[in-house]
Amino acid sequence: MKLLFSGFVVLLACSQPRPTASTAAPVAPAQVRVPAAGPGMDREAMARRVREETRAAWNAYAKYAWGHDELRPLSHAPRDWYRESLLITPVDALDTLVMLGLTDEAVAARALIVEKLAFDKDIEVKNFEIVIRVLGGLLSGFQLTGDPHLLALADDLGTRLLPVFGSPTGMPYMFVNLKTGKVSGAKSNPAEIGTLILEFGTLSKLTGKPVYFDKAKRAVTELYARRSKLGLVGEEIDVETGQWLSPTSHIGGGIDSYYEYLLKGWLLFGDEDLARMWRDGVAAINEHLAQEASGGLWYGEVDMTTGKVTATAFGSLQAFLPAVFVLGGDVERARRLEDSCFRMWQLRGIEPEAIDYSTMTITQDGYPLRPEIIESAWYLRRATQDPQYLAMGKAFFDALVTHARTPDGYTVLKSVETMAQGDLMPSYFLAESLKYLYFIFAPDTVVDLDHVVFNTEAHPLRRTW
Ligand code: DMJ
Repeated sequence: MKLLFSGFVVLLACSQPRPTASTAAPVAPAQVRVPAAGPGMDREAMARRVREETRAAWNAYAKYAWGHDELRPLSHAPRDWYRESLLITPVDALDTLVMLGLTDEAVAARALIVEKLAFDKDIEVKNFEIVIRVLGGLLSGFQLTGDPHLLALADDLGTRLLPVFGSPTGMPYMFVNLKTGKVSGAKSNPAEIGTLILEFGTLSKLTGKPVYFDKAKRAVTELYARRSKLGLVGEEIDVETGQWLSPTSHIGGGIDSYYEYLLKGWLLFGDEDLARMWRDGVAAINEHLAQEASGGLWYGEVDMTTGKVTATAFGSLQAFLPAVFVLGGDVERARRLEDSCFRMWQLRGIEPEAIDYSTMTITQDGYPLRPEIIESAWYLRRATQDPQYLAMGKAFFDALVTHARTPDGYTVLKSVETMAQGDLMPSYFLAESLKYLYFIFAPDTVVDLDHVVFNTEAHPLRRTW
C-alpha cells in the first residue's frame, strides 16, 4: 500500500476568512496549576512514547478483538455494537495509525477493512455514530491512503444512510436499517441533526453526487430555523413535527458538535450560510450560557426561551469548545475555558464526566477515556506555542498511563474517586484521544490546517475542491 501521508500536511492558520472574535468575558484570575513544561521537556521523546502506547493499544485490539467493533481489555473479549460487526475500531483507528507512522499496523487495518467490511446487513444503526466514526473514518482513510475501495465503501454506506432524511422536516431520524432503509427514532437532538455536513459534504465532493451535501445542509438549516428568540437551541426535538421536546440549552452532549460543525462546515466548504449560523450561534452561547463562577469561565444550562439558568453543570464533553474557539479566532476565550477544563481534570488527577462548577463538586465520576480536553490543548498549543499546553499534555498522558492502562490496552474508569477500571476501550480512544495527544508533542508540520478540517471524531478531511 502506498501511504500518501508524507504529502498530507494539516496547518492551523485557515485560508478562510475568520469570524470576528466574540466579546471577551471579563477576566477573572484563573486558578490553574499547570506543572511547568520548561525547556527541558523532550517533545520528540514524548511523541515517541505516545506512538508506542498507540501501537500497544492497537495490538491489544488485534490480539483479542480482531474483526470486531471494540475491545474489552480486562476480559480479553470483543464487543460488537450490533448483531454483526462494522469494524468500528479499525475504521476509526486507520488514520491515526497512518498519521503516527505506524505503517505495518495501518496496512493491516486497511486490509481488514477492504476484505471484510460490508454494509448490506439487516441491522438498525445509529446514524450519528456511524457517520462520525465509520463514514468519517472511511473518507479520511481514502484521502490518506488513496485506496479507492475505501471511497466505494463510504459511497455505499452514505446511500444506505440517506433514508434518515425522509422526515417531513428533512431533519434526520436517529436510526436506519442498513439493508431495508427502515427508519426510526423521531425524537432527536441538535448534535445528531447538525453533525453530518462534514462527512456527507465531503462524500458529495469526492463522488460528485450533490445529494449527500444537500440533505445534510437542509437538516441543519431546518434545525437552525427553529432556534429561540435568544438564538439558542434546546436539547430534544421531534424531527416529524419540528417541535422542541426539551427547552434545555447547553453546549454538552446532545448539542455540542452542532456548533462545531457550523464553524467547520464553513471552513471546509466555504459555505456562507453556515458562517452566518455559526456567528449567530456562538454569539448566543457566549451571551446566555457563559458564566463567571468559582473564579473561572464556564458554560452552563439555561432555558432556551427565557435564558433562565437551570443548572451549573459542566463536563468532559463540553471540553470540545476551547478547540472550536481557537478555530473561530477567539483564543483568549479558549484559554480561559481550557483553564476551567483543566481545573475539572485536576479535581482528582483525571477527568470526571461531570461537575457542578458552582461548588466544584463531582456529579458524575466516570472517565470514559474522552478526548475533548486533549483536543483543545492541542489547538491551544499550536495557536499560542505556550509551553503550559505541553505540560497539560504530559499531565494527561501520565494520568492515562497510571490509571487507565491495562496489560492489554487502555480501559474506561468507572470512577475517578476510586480509580476502579471498567472493561472497554472505546474506538474514539484510538481515533481521537491518542491522536490529539500525539499532536500536542509532534512537530506542527504533521498537520496542515489550511486545507484540512477534523470531524468531531478526529478524522481529517482534506479540502481538495
Ligand atoms: C466521540 O465519539 C466524538 O468526539 C463525539 O463528538 C462525542 N463523543 C465521543 C468522545 O467523547
